[in-house]
Amino acid sequence: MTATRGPGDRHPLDPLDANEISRIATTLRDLKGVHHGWRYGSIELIEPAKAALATGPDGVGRAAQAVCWNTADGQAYRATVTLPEGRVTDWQHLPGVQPNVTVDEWHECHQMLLRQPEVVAALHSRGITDLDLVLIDVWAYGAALVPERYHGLRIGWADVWVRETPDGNPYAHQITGLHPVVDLNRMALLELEDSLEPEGDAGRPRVRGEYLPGLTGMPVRDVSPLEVHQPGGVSFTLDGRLLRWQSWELRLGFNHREGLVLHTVGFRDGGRLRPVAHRMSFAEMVVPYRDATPDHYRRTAFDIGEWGLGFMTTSLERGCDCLGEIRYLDAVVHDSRGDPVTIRNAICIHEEDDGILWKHVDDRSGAQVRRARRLVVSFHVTVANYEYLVYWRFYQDGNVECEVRATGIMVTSFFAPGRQPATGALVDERTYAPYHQHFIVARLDLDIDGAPNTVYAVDSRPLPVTDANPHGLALVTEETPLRTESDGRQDYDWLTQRGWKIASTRTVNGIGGRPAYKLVPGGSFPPMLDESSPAFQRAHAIGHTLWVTPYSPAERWPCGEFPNQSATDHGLPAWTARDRPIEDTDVVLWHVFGLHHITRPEDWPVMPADRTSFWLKPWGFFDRNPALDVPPSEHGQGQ
Ligand SMILES: [Cu+2]
Repeated sequence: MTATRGPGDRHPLDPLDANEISRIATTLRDLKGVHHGWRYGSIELIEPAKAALATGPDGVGRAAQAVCWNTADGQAYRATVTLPEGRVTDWQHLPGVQPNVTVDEWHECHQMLLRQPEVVAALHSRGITDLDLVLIDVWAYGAALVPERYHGLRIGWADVWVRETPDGNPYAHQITGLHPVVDLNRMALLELEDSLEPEGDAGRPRVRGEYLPGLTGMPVRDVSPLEVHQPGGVSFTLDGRLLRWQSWELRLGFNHREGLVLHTVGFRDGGRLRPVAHRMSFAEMVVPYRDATPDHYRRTAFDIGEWGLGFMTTSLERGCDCLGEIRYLDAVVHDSRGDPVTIRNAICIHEEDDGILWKHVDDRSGAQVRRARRLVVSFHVTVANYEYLVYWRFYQDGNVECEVRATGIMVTSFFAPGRQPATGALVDERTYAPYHQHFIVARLDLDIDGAPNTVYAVDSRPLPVTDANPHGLALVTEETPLRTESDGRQDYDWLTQRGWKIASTRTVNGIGGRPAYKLVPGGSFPPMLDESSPAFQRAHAIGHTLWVTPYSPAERWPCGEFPNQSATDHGLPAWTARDRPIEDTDVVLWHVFGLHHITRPEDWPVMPADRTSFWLKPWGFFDRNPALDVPPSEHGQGQ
């Protein structure tokens, strides 16, 4: 490890620290009256523009943006505050906007509802008298589903869950049919939807929904310890938030909404740091539940735009979440009052063995084997019942892999005997888990060898049988440059094994080609949503595997800046309607990938992590295998 940098050495891309967040809240309290009765949805660094960074970190001003609202009248505002002096340079009213839902509202809603006689009576009527066992989980609405009488309110709807024991799994027992509808600004119950009908007279089923070792009723299996040691220490350095490993170099950012952000990713090649990406992050996640029943028809989560991955990032534990020699970075977010909240060990950095990098056995020279290792930067998010584990992996051969694992507890509900809905899988006694989809939109501001790039769709095509191709074997690739944003709307094509090539337009590799990277999709599936459905109207972004736009720092949120109670998608479909040129320019790729979750009994009561990923692979970026120089392992090492 290199020496720690002092506070004066802060880089312009470093996230806001606790002092800065406090400074912003104090400033807005003093100058704009943001105090009791207001909430903050977000406070984040305004990242310096690309051009400003290009001239070096010195002299780049620091500023933050905050979105807050007055719960008394529901009016929201966006403020710009300069740091460190605390001047409000912009104060913009946002009429009709409902900012993201806050963790504080989630907790306060639970507590408020358990004080409502109507809720208590509904629980009593079901034989539930110990309110300590009850969990109320509020969800956000899409505008089209908000009842007319509640238009204009900051509204939520909730599931009610009950634990069997104080440590039991609350998400094992939904109170099917019971859904409070709430005004989050007045923090008041508007109505209680209560229908005993789905359960019928049979009552709640007896499920096996526990996962804690003491509660499953099964012995723990016997396994011997598996430990990872690096006696010589790690081979990466962390200088402030600048991470260097092998040939890779990148900077680690973090914010309330995207969670981990990777900045200025480059590969050192022959003494030259060659840019690969200016910025990579997850910009939205859309999870529609594909079930029309009263328990689920409102359940379309925008986990990034409505809630924020950063806010829901959890602390990691050495030996459990990450194995080996680990370095952690803390993250600082804030609560709805504007007070800083530190998440300890939020980002994990470590190396992993990754099997064989390359190998050949020759009769004369024998076996040549190189073991691969990879650098992993990860963070974990808990969104109420569900977990998302995000891993960015950097490889010695220039590959970058982005993997997401989904685990945690599926949403389930009960049904009356003989009434199982067709829109989910049976996972326990009279209990089903609705089918749903997890769409993630990765925002990839790639700069392959610099900003001007052109993206090509690359399709493999077999040639017809002709005299020149008598056996029908010939296969060619077709590269189609994407010239405008309408070309940039791309779908995965199984028949042509489509991938996308992002090529430099200004540099040439050693064998005469354009240095490029390839986006290799691994988790693509169609939305399977009717155009008219409210969920699709709010998320046109999920309608394609890839969108390409010209770089614009203001274009960050593919389903719009404020998806909470949104009716339409103000992001990608609106921006790309202009059909701007995207050829030989600074492009941003928006890759939609995820999990088409057809639920199954093995996902219950806690889901073994499912995984999805995409890759960025060099394609003529290097002139030959860039990992020829990896040394052989010593015999016996690691055994
Ligand atoms: Cu799922």
